[in-house]
Amino acid sequence: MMSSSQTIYALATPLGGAIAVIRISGDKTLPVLRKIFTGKIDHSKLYHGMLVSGDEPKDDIMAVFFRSPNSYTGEDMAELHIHGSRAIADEVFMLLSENGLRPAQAGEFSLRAFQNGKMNLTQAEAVMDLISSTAKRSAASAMLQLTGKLFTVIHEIQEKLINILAEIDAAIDYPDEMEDSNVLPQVFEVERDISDLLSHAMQGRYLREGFTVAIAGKPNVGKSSLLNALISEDRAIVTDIAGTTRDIIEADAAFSGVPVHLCDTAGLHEASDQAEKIGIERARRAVECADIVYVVIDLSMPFVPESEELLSQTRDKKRIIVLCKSDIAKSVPEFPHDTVCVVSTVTGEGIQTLKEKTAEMVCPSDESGIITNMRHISCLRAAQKSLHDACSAVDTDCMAQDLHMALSALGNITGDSVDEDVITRIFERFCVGK
Ligand SMILES: Nc1nc2c(ncn2[C@@H]2O[C@H](COP(=O)(O)OP(=O)(O)OP(=O)(O)O)[C@@H](O)[C@H]2O)c(=O)[nH]1
Ligand SMILES: [Mg+2]
Repeated sequence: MMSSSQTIYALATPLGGAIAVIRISGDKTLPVLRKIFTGKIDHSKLYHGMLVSGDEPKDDIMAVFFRSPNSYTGEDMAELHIHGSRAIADEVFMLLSENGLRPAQAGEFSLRAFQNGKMNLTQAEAVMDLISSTAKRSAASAMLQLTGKLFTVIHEIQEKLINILAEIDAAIDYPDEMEDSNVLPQVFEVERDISDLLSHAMQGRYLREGFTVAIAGKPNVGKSSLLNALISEDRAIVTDIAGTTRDIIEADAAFSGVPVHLCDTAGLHEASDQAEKIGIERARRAVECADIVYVVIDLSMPFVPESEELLSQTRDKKRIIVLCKSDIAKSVPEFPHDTVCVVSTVTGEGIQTLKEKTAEMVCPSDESGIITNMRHISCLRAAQKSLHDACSAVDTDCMAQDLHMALSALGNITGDSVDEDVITRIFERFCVGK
């Protein structure tokens, strides 16, 4: 575990902009700030002044001081807003090191915040997710976690478990009073709570890491045109010759704020040449691995058996039937059991709706997918398993043991009972400056 006795500093913003911010945290913040900054120093106020080394001015800066415990880390902290060049930043780093400060390790600011009770573990991890989340909805989910909603939900479950354990304890001490114990239904209830949380978890993961869409269909139906329309860019080659796309063409986008990874594939049919055969094999694999499949059907052509085959292959997957080329449609077949979208890449009809329906399919618009973090998911699974064991325990002692295990698995999410090395591992994943 990193020591919090030293005063640390780190660049908190990328270099290259007009201004860069350097963060400082620890006991020496105030004396060092007094020594190197000529401006006024007052809690939580930003002042203009010179950064000096002895008498020598180094940069014209703004600085703000935060008095402990009212700071991000809970320690005395300062932020120096310096000019954003590498050379100036290096000079400031040197100056800070000469004054006995040391560079922060990755995540060290947030680790100190955690150690000083400024945030719980789920909030710390949300900070990290927020730094790394790209699309808007993911950021919203990370924010939700940051405000402690996950913490509250887990806490409620922990409370229930503690109550059950107390009841079991009482039963052991006063067996006579516990004849009609209703412990088991309570354990079932907690198990259900956790299952509910887990069922939202995948949704949370989609929000954070995005999901994959495979665009599949027979040759020349307009798959590559669809990819291009969805990303508003001429990414894939489009021709009127069947068999244009051979390899998988990939592109990233965001639909309703959810990150999406799109894969355009080779048209599925009985291929004769070798390259096409390989392309079709890859297309089949892409369809298998995708979270969602677009089954693309050409409305200007009669319905054909190849499409029938793809439809039966994707029966058990999340899929959207995309009826293409609506501008020259002959007739529109019906798919009563599927999500259907009628589009034209020529007129743009249906493209926006397709994006919305796709996002809705993985992340229904309420923000209930609050678990976005793989570590949380594995802790919940461990708790679920222990609860499952508790339900079939041979006696109350064994049940209590299983319940304790469930409790400690949940504690690993909120930080109530986390092992040192788990904490260190979490904070090491942060970037320096956080
Ligand atoms: N009228 C009309 N033509 C379209 C539409 N979408 C695609 N096309 C035309 O259909 C032909 C095939 O389009 P592609 O996007 O290359 O089709 P594909 O499914 O990727 O074809 P392969 O890569 O060969 O499997 C091209 O001539 C496109 O211009 C549409 O919405 N309306
Ligand atoms: Mg193509």
